[in-house]
Amino acid sequence: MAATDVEKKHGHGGGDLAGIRNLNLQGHVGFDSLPDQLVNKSVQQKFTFNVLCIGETGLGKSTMMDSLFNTTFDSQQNSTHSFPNVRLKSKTYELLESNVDLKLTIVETVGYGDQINKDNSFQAIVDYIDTQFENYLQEELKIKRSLSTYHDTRAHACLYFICPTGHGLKSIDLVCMKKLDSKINIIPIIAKSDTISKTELQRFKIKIMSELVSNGVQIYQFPTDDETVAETNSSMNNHIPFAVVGSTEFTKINNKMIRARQYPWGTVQVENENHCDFVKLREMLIRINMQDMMEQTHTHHYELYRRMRLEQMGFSDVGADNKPVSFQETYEQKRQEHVQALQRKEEEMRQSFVVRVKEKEAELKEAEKELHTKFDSLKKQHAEEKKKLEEEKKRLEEEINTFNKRKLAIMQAQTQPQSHTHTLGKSKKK
Ligand SMILES: Nc1nc2c(ncn2[C@@H]2O[C@H](COP(=O)(O)OP(=O)(O)O)[C@@H](O)[C@H]2O)c(=O)[nH]1
Ligand SMILES: [Mg+2]
Repeated sequence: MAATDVEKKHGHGGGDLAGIRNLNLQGHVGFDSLPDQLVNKSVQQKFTFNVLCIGETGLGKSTMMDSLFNTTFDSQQNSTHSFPNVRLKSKTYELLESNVDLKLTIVETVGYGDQINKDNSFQAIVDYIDTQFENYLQEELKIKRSLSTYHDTRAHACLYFICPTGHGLKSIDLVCMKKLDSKINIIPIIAKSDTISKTELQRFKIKIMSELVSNGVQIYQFPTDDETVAETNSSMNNHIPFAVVGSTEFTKINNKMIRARQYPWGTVQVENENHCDFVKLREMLIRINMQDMMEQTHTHHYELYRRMRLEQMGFSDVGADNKPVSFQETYEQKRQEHVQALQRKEEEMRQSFVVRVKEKEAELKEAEKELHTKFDSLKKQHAEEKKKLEEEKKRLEEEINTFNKRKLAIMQAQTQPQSHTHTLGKSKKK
């Protein structure tokens, strides 16, 4: 708070604004309580932290969450290995420590690594992360935003559980982490590290790190810019990936109940730094860097997503001529483009309509012509038939006439030669 007379220049956006003078206060004013005000406000507002646990079924994800938050989340049902695809299971809990309220969401993969074809195992996870970003973006874009009461579900940290094979990473691990590294803070951890020997573990860690580097996978680096934690964080960065052990069982050691796993040959104490890196993970994830991970999520990962989406929608900070464009200008331009496209479409439709009408007209004319010719030929046929019939009629009438004539002749013949017959008869009688 020591003020000096030195004038500092604070350029805004590179502009040459007037210098800002540092002045001495002549007594206590009180704005030194600002950090306290901030703390009070944050405490009242509650904290939200969302963890995404990725790892094969049975690697100890649920057990690890219980161990980390020293509680029993209701996730004890044993998952099977027979799911046809990867899903995500999300649960939200409210935890209270001292007077700090933490709304914790734990998301676990279900069925990860259980399919024969693991090519798209990452897709469900990518979709989940994007959906949370999208939900937040939609809230931000609303006219009536309620971000202060909005349940932020954006995943802040990803614990990636590596199988303790001692052989390096599996391809599913590399592919998945590569897909996620621009979307989330990845903390790789070696699961069930009690199953791997001390010398093997060192080699395993080196192998994993070199594979991550050679594949260009960006994992979360504990920040070293805050001097109060710089030293711890930079030394912890060298311990990644943490080799952890989790347990839901407790053993009494030195009159204290401690989380441990018991084996015929001895006991693994979860919180013993000689036994595993569990404490290091808890320190880094919860006690030291939780806030930084929330910040990274908002200012880095979400920002990337937001930029990508807005650009997809056609918004841009600069136009084609590299000059700044405002939201409104982009909107107007988009609207114009839209209207033009609509007009073009309308014109096209009209043209095609006209063409169709013309085609139909021609078709109809053709049909009419056909009908006419058909009608003509029918008429001709009909006339011919009529003529034929008339001729026939005439012939028949003539026939009837001749017949009648003959009939008459016969009848006359029958009446006339009666005398003749008489004579004949007479002569016969003779
Ligand atoms: N050896 C060993 N076993 C563990 C460890 N953590 C969990 N387990 C056991 O692994 C099994 C599966 O654990 P669970 O947490 O349900 O795995 P999830 O499917 O990944 O959630 C349980 O029997 C646990 O007791 C560990 O650190 N070491
Ligand atoms: Mg589980």
